[in-house]
Amino acid sequence: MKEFMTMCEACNPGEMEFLQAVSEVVESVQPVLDRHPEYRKAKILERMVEPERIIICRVPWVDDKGEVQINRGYRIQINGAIGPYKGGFRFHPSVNMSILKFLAFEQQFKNALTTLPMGGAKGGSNFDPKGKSDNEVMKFCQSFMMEIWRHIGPDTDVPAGDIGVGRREIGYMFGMYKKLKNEFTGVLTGKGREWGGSLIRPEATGYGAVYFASEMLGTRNETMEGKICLVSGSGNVAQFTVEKILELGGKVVTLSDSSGYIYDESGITREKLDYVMQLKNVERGRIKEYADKYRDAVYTPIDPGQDGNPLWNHKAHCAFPSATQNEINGKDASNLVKNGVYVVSEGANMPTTPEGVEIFVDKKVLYGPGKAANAGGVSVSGLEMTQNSMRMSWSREEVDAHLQKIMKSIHRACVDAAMEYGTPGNYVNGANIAGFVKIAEAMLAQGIV
Ligand code: NDP
Ligand code: 2IT
Repeated sequence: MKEFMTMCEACNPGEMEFLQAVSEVVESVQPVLDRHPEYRKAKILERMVEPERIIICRVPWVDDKGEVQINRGYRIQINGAIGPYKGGFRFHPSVNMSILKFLAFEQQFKNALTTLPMGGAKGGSNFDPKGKSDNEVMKFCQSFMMEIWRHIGPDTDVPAGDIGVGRREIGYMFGMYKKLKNEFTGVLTGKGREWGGSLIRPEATGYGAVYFASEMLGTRNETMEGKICLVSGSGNVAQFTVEKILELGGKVVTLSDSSGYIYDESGITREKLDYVMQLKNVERGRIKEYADKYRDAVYTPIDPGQDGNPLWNHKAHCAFPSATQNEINGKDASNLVKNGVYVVSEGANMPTTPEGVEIFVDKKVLYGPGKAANAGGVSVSGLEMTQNSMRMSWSREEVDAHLQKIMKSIHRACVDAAMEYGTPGNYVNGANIAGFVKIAEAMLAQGIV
């Protein structure tokens, strides 16, 4: 493992997030490689850390003041062994090669777990949609798609949303793809329901993370009923995580954005959640305003440089990190355990640092890593692709039933793989191994490509 990581560090210098994601998987799959020398011989792992293709492009656009702006766009097609490349676009000023490579790397295993035929990809740009007008967002999306359209397609690569990319951005990109290609196809998922989108896709990641938590709780004959939950973020994933927790009888006491967090001891009700949705999705405001409206709630600003996040230092049973990578460090993980949290279901991708993960695993927390717990989003994206291919659309109930079945099956695959390889109850190993084996078998069958 040491040798492998040294090689990886030399090939990907300074790519901290990517190396972090790789190192966790490499550790988990050692026993698989020991049992399957054919994977070693075919250099499966070495191939998995080398994207099949990376596209980097200039994205020029003109802002509302008439000034020329230039961003950098990316698409990383990491592994196409089990289906067309699939994964979201992230628009955020922090986007760089390391972040997108870690996300693409995780995505290939996540997609393998969904039971659906999807390869792994990720993309995006350092474009910051915050404070931009709709017109500026449209100009950027159109310029990005003017390059990316030639690299994607319904049977080639199907992008979707992630941080900073929702229905609005998908719409502008879809419009430009359709114009350039002169084809109406399911080339992107997360579309509006009037133009080929699947019902439940907006809800799917958050709902899925809560279904996954319910499955983990089920192993101890417990349910979400009455559970006090900490949720971070206040975007797409966080909002629908709260919605499902409320439906299942739990209570949510926190939400956040990159400026700070609110603690509402009396609980975020349906009415308060509707306010958050309006605030975040329509007015594009800050979570601080929640505490201005609901005076019992306490707002605490968060300094990005500070050690640890006080959001994770409240009494609760469950935590749903739903903002971004490395938002729970070792100190936060210790605080969570100290405060009684014994279920962590990751809506975000890699929100826990390796030190944090070690604490959760050590303390026998029911810890669902992102690539399993947040796979509901890409799963319903897969179902959107199916509906587009059939030129049909399914009802809410049908899609939700599929989603629940898929989350159960992912949970089962994690439990079984962890058991088979001698670490029962370890969902990190379970998810990494189950995802890895599926892709490895496909790669082995398809030869050295
Ligand atoms: P949104 O853009 O809808 O919301 C992101 C939320 O996280 C916002 O509240 C944002 O605050 C906060 N956030 C983003 N970056 C940071 C940061 N650096 N520090 C602190 N807070 C931050 O994104 P999503 O809800 O779609 O994505 C959230 C997470 O879920 C990401 O990790 C994403 O990769 C993951 N995910 C998303 C899926 C999807 O279907 N959308 C599927 C699977 C995983 P602010 O507004 O201040 O930036
Ligand atoms: O991280 C993820 O799984 C996503 N952002 C969703 C990807 C998708 O193709 O729906």
